[in-house]
Amino acid sequence: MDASETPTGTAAETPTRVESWTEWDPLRHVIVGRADDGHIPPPEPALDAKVPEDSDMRGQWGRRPQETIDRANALLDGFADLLRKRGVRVDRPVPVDFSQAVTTPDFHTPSQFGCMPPRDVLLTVGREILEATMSYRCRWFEYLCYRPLMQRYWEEDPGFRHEAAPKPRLTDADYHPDYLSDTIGEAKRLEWAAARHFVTTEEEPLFDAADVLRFGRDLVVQHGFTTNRKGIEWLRRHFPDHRVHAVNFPGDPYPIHIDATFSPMRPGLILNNPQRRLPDEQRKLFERNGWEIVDAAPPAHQTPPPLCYSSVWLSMNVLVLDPKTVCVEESEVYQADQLDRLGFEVVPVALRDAYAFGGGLHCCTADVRREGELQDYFP
Ligand code: DAV
Repeated sequence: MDASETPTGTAAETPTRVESWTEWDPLRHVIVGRADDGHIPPPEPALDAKVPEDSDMRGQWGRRPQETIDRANALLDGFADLLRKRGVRVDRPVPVDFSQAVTTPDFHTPSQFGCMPPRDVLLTVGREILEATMSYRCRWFEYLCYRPLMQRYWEEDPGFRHEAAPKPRLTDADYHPDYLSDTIGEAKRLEWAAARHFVTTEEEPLFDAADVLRFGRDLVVQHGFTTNRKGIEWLRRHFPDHRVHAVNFPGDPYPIHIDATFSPMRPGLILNNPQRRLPDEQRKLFERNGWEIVDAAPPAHQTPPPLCYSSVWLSMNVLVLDPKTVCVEESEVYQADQLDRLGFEVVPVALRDAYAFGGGLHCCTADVRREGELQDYFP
């Protein structure tokens, strides 16, 4: 399917203007991923480190079963329709053939990943969309799925800045070889996470877009498996008008992507995964400015769905439509109830059977336009 064939709804006429400064301002235009041709990639250093020792994914790779692709696409299409009915313009990426190998002068991997989830690849900061470096070899070319949309935005919006971070080389020097072992065990991993010893080295700047949260003038970036210190420094130099804060969550033995760990809901309110508490020192920025950091409700499920990389904490991977309205996965009853009690209108969305493709409601989207201007929330 070509981007120009994207089905249109009530919000189709929303003119193209790329601009989004936060995770919560009223959403007007968004990209929703696709499950087409989703693959479980072959072993590679950074990916193996994320797969728990007891996971059903160990040792498996190849194209995902067609019925799971069809089911995930039905759910993603349903989510896109729901957003359109609420007046949000929705665009979709254009998949490439993910069975193709990726070969550069520096590495070779026999197949790719997919065009889920867009949040990992695209970082929208104000009038800019930045393509992340990515840190998995199998995701090196994923930006290509979004290029038809980026080209269109660039043609239609003269103020749009389309940027790409330097493509990393991803040689073996980018990964700690000791992380590859199957027998490390969770206790050791937790010790390493506390010491900020992650699978990626400091060979070159690396970041995934989903490690970044936008709070107006402040960007909060998780240091973990997919984003290293140099990646955070690269963001700091790239966004000189922003303050960039590095955070880490020592309770998480597999820290990739911040959005099942720390979820801003509206000015003054953040949900924090109670198993991955933000250290006291790092809470000061928020507390000084009167923000409340609340423990997220427990997930409704004991285990992730089959062939899923993510943890059960996708329960808190919610999509804020505006500071009073939030989309929550429909089976996540505890999270829905908590947000209801916190004063939100909760919009239930069925998505669990798409989790295996890379994440929940926040992951599977990427902002193009949210209303609102640049503000300083932490003066
Ligand atoms: O808890 O497994 C998932 C984040 C996906 N973007 C987790 C993190």
